[in-house]
Amino acid sequence: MRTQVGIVGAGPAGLLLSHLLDLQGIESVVLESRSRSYVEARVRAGVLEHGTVELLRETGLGDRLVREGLRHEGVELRFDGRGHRIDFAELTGGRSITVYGQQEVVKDLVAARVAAGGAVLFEVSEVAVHDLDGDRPSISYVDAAGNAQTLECDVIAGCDGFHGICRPSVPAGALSMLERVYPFAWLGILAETPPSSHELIYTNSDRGFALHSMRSPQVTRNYLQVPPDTRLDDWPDDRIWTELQTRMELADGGFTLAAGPLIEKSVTAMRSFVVEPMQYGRLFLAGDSAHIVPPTGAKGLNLAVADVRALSRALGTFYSTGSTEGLDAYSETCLRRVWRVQHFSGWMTSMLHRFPDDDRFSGGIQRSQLRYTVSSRAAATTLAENYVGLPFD
Ligand code: RFL
Ligand code: PHB
Repeated sequence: MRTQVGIVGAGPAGLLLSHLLDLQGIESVVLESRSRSYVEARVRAGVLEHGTVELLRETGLGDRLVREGLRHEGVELRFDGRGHRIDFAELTGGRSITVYGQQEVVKDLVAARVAAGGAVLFEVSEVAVHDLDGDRPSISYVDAAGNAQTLECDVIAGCDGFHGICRPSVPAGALSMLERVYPFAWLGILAETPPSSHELIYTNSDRGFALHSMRSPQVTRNYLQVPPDTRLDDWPDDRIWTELQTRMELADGGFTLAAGPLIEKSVTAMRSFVVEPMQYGRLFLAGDSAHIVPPTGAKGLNLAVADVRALSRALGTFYSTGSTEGLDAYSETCLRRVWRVQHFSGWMTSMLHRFPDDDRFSGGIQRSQLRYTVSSRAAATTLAENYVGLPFD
């Protein structure tokens, strides 16, 4: 089999890349190890930047997003028992974010690819990439029926997430891996109960970070900072609700978190990770295969979107003019945004979490940073403009 762009991974990065290429008349095949129902049900991110929403709408993926997505013009930072609103619309000239589950984005993307007759092959196995440094790379795999196959292509997009095979296939020494691991994790829950606030609440408390988020007017999403070795068995539902309520308590007693039946519960490790450069020969890494940010800035999915936007444009130039200029600059273009987002996500993380080795000095700096962020228009604008997303390159 032969195609123009071979894409490994049907997460948001791989599926959106395939869609953006199709709009330019470029062929691709997406290879995914999981089933369609599995990728459509995987609960992850929930916050879409202003520019992500615009891109999805402009490329015909906005119908359900506009109908069901929840547009938010601010968030609350809560500390010392008080809440402070950061007004995005006012600070960024009317920009906003939209709360719409990642699995909904994935469902919309799969539906669009299927409707356009796109090739998305689920449940493939033994995926391996070959001849990355020539101009005829290929991907070998075993299809869902158990037959060994080879896909020849011009370019391979490694959109297979942090644990994928593309990044490790690059010869040792060609890429640098830069990493920071945090001494805590997030316990996340999805619950069948209406949100207790109509905007997200990021809370710094003496007992650790807590986040109140949502998916719809009927479903809430909450997170708790927990030790990295946390076992879900130690967290029965009652303990989770009590801990969330305690951390998010207001000094005047004016906040009650509505509890309800849990639909999902998981623990996620937190890390910052960047690979440099994001390309090797004819292999281009995009999304979580190239970088991970701690979720406190709500950026992972949005960064994946920015990468594939850049890659689809570079490939558009390559196929229409033969010039590799855009492709050659791919990594540099993406890494500028990646490092900005690494800074923002690391800053939000350090401002809002309790560090185990916390001393009174760093605690004093953290409080000062919080107070400054909610009282200085300049500092609040820094948070707001990064949170709604800086313009694409
Ligand atoms: P994905 O989504 O991991 O998709 C990779 C796909 O590749 C497949 N795959 C393979 N396929 C074939 N062969 C192989 N050998 C393969 N190995 C892997 C996988 O099955 C999968 O389908 O990566 P992608 O597309 O780069 O997308 C990145 C996002 O998923 C990720 O950055 C976000 O979920 C991060 N994130 C958040 N991002 C935001 O923008 N806003 C948020 O509010 C936000 N909250 C979060 C998050 C991530 C979280 N977790 C669970 C990590 C909250 C959490 C709790
Ligand atoms: C979510 O709703 O899942 C969510 C929201 C904000 C974050 C991370 C996750 O920073």
